This record gives sequence, structure tokens and C-alpha cells, in this order.
Amino acid sequence: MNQPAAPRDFVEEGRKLFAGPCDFIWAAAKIDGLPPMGPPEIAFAGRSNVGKSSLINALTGRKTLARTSQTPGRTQQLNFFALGERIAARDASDIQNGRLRLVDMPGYGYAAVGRKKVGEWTDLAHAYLRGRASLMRVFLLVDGRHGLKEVDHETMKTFDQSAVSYQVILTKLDAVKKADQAARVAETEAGLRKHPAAFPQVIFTSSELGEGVAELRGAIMRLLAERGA
Ligand SMILES: Nc1nc2c(ncn2[C@@H]2O[C@H](COP(=O)(O)OP(=O)(O)O)[C@@H](O)[C@H]2O)c(=O)[nH]1
Ligand SMILES: [Mg+2]
Repeated sequence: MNQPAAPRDFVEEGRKLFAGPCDFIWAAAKIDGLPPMGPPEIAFAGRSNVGKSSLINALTGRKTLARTSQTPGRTQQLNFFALGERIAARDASDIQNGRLRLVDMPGYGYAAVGRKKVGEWTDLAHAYLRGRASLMRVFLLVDGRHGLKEVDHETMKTFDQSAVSYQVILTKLDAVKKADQAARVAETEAGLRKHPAAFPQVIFTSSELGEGVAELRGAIMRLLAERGA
């Protein structure tokens, strides 16, 4: 007899995936220094200091996996982490293992670094976003205290042109007054309507308190399932 399949619990599957082994596998500072494509990738982009590294740490439950910093603009490269399988050695042939990769992207829009350096980061980020078949989605992080800035709209324009699937995550929910949270989500979703390729719903997270983090793991798990990976 055919039993209807039980609905999958993506939050629980995501919890298990992110509770498994997780290793830093690669840093790319130049376009020709990207790792070979392997498992599906999820990238975290956004302005410097928005909380990219903190969110990767919160997702994986490791306090120091991705380096977090009080000094904006210090992550100058693309940092790759592999989830789901212990990586024994650190050479190119071994990094094909794992179920999923998380990619901590360089921050943008920080004025205190030289113009040239910003250009280099941008070129690296764009080269990665354009040519990566294994990239499932970019999460564009936006500081929940401030909402979308001009530089975020510029970045989303390049995403729209690169045919990259992306979704906005508002960060630092704990630092936004309860009374202001719903309005921040609504105004952000309104801003996204100008961007055809943006996923229309935003997720509000706090890496500090863990809010939204289990749901985000579930959303990532669902993407993996949709891809059949
Ligand atoms: N209150 C609060 N602060 C956060 C949160 N996430 C990150 N931060 C702080 O924001 C700063 C920048 O975080 P980091 O993860 O290094 O940002 P990145 O430059 O985007 O990687 C650090 O001082 C973090 O402690 C959060 O959820 N709540
Ligand atoms: Mg960082």
C-alpha cells in the first residue's frame, strides 16, 4: 500500500546537518585562487560589520570558526567552510567531500579602506558570483538597526544582473526595539520589490541570542533538498 510520505522536518534536518563536522577549507584572495567546485555553496555577503562571520558561527554553533571582528573590513578574502564530513587533509582533492559549503564573503562599503582595495574585493566577489554553478543562494546581510542602504541596492543590482538567487537577512534583531521590528521587515521587503531576482521574504536573525538561526538552518536544508543534494 502506498503511504503518503511524511512531511520532511527541514528545521530538524538542518539542525543535524549543522551539528555535524565543520571545517575551514580554503581562503581565496584572488579570482584565480577559488577552490574547485564541489558540494553546493551558500554565500554570506553584506557590508563590513553587518555580522556575516557571527552568523556563520551561530549557524554552526562554533564561536570562533569564522573570525569576527570589531574592526570593520578585515575579512579581505572569500573564506570557505565545509559541512557534513570531516576533512582529513587540506589539499584540493580532499575538499570535494562534505555536503555543503558556507562562504564568508569580503565586506563592502567601508570607507576607511583605500579605494583600490575596495575595487579588488568587489572584482573578486563579482567573479565568484558570476561563475559559480554550485552556488545555491547568496544571503545578503543587512544590519537590522539601519535597514537597506544605497550600497546594498547597488550590490543587489549586480546580483540581479548575475542571475544569482539571493535573499536578504536582517541581522542584530536583539539590538532593535520590539516595537520597530515589524516595520523594519516591512520597509525592507518594500525595498526588495525594485529587485526582480530577490527572494521576496526577509529573515530577521540575532547571532547573539540565536533568534532566527534554527529557521535559517531549515531554509538552507530545504534548498539542499530542492537541489536533490
Ligand atoms: N547585538 C548584536 N551584535 C552582533 C550580532 N552579530 C554580530 N554582531 C556584532 O557586530 C560586529 C561585527 O560582526 P562580524 O560578524 O565580525 O561582521 P562581519 O564584518 O560582517 O563579518 C561584532 O562586534 C559583533 O559582535 C548580533 O546578532 N547582535
Ligand atoms: Mg567577517
